[in-house]
Amino acid sequence: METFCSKLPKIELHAHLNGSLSRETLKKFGCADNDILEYNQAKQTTLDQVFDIFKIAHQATSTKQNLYESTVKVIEEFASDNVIYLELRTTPRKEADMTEDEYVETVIKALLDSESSDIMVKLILSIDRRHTYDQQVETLKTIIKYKKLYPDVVRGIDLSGDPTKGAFFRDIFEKARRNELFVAMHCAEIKNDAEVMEMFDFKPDRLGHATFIHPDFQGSAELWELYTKLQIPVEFCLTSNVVCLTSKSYQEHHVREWMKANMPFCLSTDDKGVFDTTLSNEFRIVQQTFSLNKEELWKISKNTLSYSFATDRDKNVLNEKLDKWKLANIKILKHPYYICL
Ligand code: 6MZ
Repeated sequence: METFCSKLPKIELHAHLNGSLSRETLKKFGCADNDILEYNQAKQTTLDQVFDIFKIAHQATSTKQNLYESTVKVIEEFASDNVIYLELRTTPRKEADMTEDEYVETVIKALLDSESSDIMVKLILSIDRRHTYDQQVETLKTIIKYKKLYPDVVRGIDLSGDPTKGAFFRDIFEKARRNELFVAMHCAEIKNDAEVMEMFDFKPDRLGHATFIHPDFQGSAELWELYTKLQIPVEFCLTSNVVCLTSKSYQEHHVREWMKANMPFCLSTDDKGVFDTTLSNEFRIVQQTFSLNKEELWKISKNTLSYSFATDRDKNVLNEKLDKWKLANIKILKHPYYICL
């Protein structure tokens, strides 16, 4: 099954660029060994602590050249994990050597230079919820500017950052939507029923984490009922939640409620560098924890594609790839028994 999860063509929809840098990339850009150890947490941390860790990556990507090379490297690493479609997300920021515009241009250039027949890459630009309203408005202007310049590359907007701080400003995301950006939103990464209600009312295209929604997971019957009506696809990041202690264990991860109720979800890495994981690893964990078969794992990939922000044309190309792969790799002998090679 490990080999199957690794070979399976996968779709990654929730990956933060500066949380996805590998140890090798950090070392190359002069990070101290201690910092690399701290960044590359295979051990336990907490959600509070994790947000300081990104500063290490931000130092490494503070010049245009390093940012470019880091982005290319992250894409290469996803491609070698058999990710065939990647929506990479990052927060535009300025540095001594770089304006916010140059930051976005550098990432876009790296994306365009990295696309190959193996991997298709799109960009989601993030708004950091810790920023003030005015700062968020400024970032939105940058995001809309690049959406207009590169409509096929910049596909969506995301709200992320430390969930214990800052706020969700609905009008910012309404404006983003009017400008043809799809909206992904970190939601219920900590318990915050009032904010979840506001987000549900806005109805983002996808939710990240959705940890505290189901009543068995400190949510409420009301929230869950509303969610089951909305059925917004959720990007689950199991290792991230277990490492940050917002989920007790893989067995007790809320993904199980989505499986039971047949609600839409996908699997993602969140920050593959920080959490020392890969998308294949996330599939393997879910397979082992919930005893999924090959067909079910493939179906997760297939469903994930339909939740992506890709154009219909791109979805058709990728659907064909997934179907061909299934025909060649999952043999169906006689319904309803499957023999998987
Ligand atoms: C919320 C997260 C996150 O944007 O500089 N980020 N936001 N929850 C999480 N769960 C652990 N993991 C990462 O990548 C790093 C930034 O992504 C967001 C944070 O804002 C972090 O600073 P970029 O490429």
